[in-house]
Amino acid sequence: MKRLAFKMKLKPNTSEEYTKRHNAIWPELKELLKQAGVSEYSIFLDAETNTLFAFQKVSGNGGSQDLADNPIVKKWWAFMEDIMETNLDSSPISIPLKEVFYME
Ligand code: RM4
Repeated sequence: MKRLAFKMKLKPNTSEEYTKRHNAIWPELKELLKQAGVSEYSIFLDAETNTLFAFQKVSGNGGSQDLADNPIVKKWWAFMEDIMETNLDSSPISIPLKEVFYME
């Protein structure tokens, strides 16, 4: 298992809506992520900068942000586009983060 982290950006004043949508994450997306080997997936918000910090464990090579070809992920990204900073293809701008400390 590998640990991955990345940051994304929310548009201003959208954290409540972001949380609401994630609390109601689509079962088919959740299943897809698990099938892709993603687990212990959490996202934290720095409200001061609207930066989202995502952490996840992955059993394969890629994580949640490497599933751009999947239609469910594409649909989810399009659904989230109005409240996130995105690339031209609607995917959330995701900046990989370097692990600098880990404690078992
Ligand atoms: C995030 C972003 C990620 C997705 C999670 C579930 O806002 O869209 O790509 O994996 O939601």
